[in-house]
Amino acid sequence: MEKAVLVGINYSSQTIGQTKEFLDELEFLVHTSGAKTTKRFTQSLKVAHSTTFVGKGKLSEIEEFVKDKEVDLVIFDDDLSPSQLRNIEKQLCCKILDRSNLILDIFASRARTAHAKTQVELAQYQYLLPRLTRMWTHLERQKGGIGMRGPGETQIETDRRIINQKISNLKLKLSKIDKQKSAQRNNRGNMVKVALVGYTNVGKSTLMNIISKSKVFAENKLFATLDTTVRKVVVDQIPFLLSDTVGFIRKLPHQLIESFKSTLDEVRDADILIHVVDLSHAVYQEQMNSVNDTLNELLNSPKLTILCFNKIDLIKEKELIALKEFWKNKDLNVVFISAANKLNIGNLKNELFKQVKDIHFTRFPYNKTQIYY
Ligand SMILES: Nc1nc2c(ncn2[C@@H]2O[C@H](COP(=O)(O)OP(=O)(O)OP(=O)(O)O)[C@@H](O)[C@H]2O)c(=O)[nH]1
Ligand SMILES: [Mg+2]
Repeated sequence: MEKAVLVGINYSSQTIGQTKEFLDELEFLVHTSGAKTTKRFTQSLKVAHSTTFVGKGKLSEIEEFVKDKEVDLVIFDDDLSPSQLRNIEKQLCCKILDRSNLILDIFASRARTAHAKTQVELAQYQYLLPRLTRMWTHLERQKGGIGMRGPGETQIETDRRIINQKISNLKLKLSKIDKQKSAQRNNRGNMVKVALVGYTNVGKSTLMNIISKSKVFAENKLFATLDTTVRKVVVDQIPFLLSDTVGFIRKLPHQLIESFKSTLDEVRDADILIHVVDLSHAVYQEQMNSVNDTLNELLNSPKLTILCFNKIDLIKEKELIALKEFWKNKDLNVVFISAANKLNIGNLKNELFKQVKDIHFTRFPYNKTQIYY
């Protein structure tokens, strides 16, 4: 197992508690990707250092630890610029990753279908392209600086051309898959569509399995789901489609949102969203906010949403009562459930089926008379 060290900045705009939560999440990402976190380094700064992300003294401290403890990986909680990456790599002499890098890596290891694989590969190349300068430093270091400038640059140009070519091939491949997918979606006709959305690891797939009685993969790791699963559910003779989608995360790499756009079409096409939230999580409100931000980026207008607070089995009764009070005053469709322990699933189903019926009967008024006569 590779040994990793985490580095985060305690920005003046955030509390120490928040910094800790961010690094907890980064550690969970590291765990998901199969490495072990051995230490965290944090520094209080207004903004990141433009050349080395953290200050020079802190970087030396990290360097000492890395050498002493034979650390394989140093992971930064924010994205590094190409020049920061180059400077840090030069000093630490080990693998340097940033948050996007790590997320892309996890996505790559989780992708199963051709669709997901193509989308991740595209995102990876797009991430790599502006960072190609990094390869030049490798070359420089290996072969010595003077006289290598010409061939080095040619090498970058060649690499850049190859990668650009790969990107356009992948886009072409993706657009073919997208066409098939959109044909599939059109074939589904006018059925009411419901999509489960939410932060990663909140219990979307677990809930999908309960409502649709299917067997979608769910586990206590981040991004268990990459491919959208769609199931037909029938309630009181009314059919609707339920889809389980990829989880969101704070600072989801821009390239991933771009290339996962078609997977996220299920969300865009949905009539109703079930926004699943892990209510037991210390920063659940921040998770909700980052989901809402991503949804705003994705959708032109807000959708009918059921706010589904999950994992209530992990919350003390008194605290739960207070949370219910707090959310019930907000004029939203809220339900409090535990998917894993099947608590209050009836409430969610009632709320959902009521909304599904409403939409169904506006779309098929004829069926209503049929059913009621
Ligand atoms: N205690 C508790 N755990 C739950 C509950 N619902 C789901 N879990 C657990 O939470 C973990 C994540 O569940 P998933 O259903 O995979 O979550 P997801 O939202 O689909 O996650 P991604 O696909 O990774 O985005 C699993 O270990 C579930 O068993 C719940 O109500 N209570
Ligand atoms: Mg899932």
